[in-house]
Amino acid sequence: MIEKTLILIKPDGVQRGLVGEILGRFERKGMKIVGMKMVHINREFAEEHYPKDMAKLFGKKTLEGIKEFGLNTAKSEKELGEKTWEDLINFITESPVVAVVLEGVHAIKNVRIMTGSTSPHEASPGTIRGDYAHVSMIYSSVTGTGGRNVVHASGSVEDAKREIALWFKPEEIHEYKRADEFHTTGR
Ligand code: IDP
Ligand code: MG
Repeated sequence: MIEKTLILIKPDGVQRGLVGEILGRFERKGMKIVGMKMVHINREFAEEHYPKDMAKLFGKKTLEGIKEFGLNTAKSEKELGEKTWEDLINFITESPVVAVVLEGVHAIKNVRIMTGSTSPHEASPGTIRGDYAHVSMIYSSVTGTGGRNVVHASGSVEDAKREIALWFKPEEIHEYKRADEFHTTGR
């Protein structure tokens, strides 16, 4: 049940000086930092982290959002999805991100809950996206501003494995004991 998960403090979080604040939340939860680096990724790397097939989902969501808000578009679902994905790639490569591997019991679920819903406008207060951002993803799509939601967190066991292997070499992942580990895990 002890898992590792990847988080990224995205360019908006780094540029807003939120790195310490965000890492502090995870540290206080008892999540152990076992890998950490600052990287300014290029487009090629970004396309591995956010594969182009995400565009399909973005297209569907964006078209639904456009209808919901009574807006018009001449673009097809496919074009909308590809544009939103392009905006995401531009956003994630605009400046450095901080990549962190966290370890803990059910770390993937714990960290996702702390991160909050994808769209900050519906993320609960107390979550990172709920406390530090307010835009919606449909706003991001329509304005072409990239999904600025402060953090990334692996969504599943498979994603976490793939993403950690993409961002970190095995020797960049560390093993050590935290002083409070007995109290946070009973071991
Ligand atoms: P997640 O980060 O909560 O797992 P995903 O659906 O995996 O959400 O999307 C990855 C990232 O793409 C989001 O964190 C956000 O930055 C961006 N994104 C997701 N949906 C949209 C959208 O509808 N419009 C613009 N950007 C989006
Ligand atoms: Mg995701």
